[in-house]
Amino acid sequence: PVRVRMVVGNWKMHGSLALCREMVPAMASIAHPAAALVLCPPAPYLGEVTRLATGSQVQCCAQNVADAHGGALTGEWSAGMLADLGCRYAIVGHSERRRHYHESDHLVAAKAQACLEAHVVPIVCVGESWIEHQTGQTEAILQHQLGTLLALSGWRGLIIAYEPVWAIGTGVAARPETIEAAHRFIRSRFAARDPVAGNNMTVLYGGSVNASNAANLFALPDVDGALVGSASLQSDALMQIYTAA
Ligand code: G2H
Repeated sequence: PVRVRMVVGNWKMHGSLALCREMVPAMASIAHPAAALVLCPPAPYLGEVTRLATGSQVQCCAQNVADAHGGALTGEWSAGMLADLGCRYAIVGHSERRRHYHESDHLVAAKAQACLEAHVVPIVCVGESWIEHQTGQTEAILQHQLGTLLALSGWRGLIIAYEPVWAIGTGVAARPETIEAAHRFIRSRFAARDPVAGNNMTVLYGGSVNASNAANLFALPDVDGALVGSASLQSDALMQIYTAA
């Protein structure tokens, strides 16, 4: 893998066709090859965003994907379908999926594996809860979550997003030293298996990234970019974050 600068806008279950038609051309006008600019609209808009982004530097990403390649699985979609559409990325294991839809580490790893097999890049979210953070269990939780991912033969093809659950949607990002320590730990787990690949892994931070804190986060040596939630719904905020990358 090659370490890449990256800003990923996760709309969650927000947005509209009108927002796709406003946001994609606005982002296409500033996107450049030195940093990836990736939009994750809700699934019904993936086709529209992919179509609007064609020929630009903007990339499309799903917020979720199935662990299977096909079958009688009403309501699911496969990584192969994303690839067919020209959608290159999928978020896997966001804490909201883990919490509200009971996704286990095992299921998250299976989804990541399905992506790798279909040549879709999985952006796998890991991170500890507030109580785990407060009780000093961050590294143990990360170690466990990463262990399931390291069991995948294609782990070198993953992008990791460190999202401390307690910093998501709160308006208060984790402190830079906390983020850098977690990112360094995450990278070290991969580097212990393969130093070159570990050093080249792309590791993003997510959790209340906004136009004011982005530049400080991107200055951290082990932070390659951001997974942005609420601020990604406003084109001016997302433009400022991307420019800071
Ligand atoms: C974390 C993040 C995007 P927000 O979930 O994945 O959301 O930036 O709103 O905290």
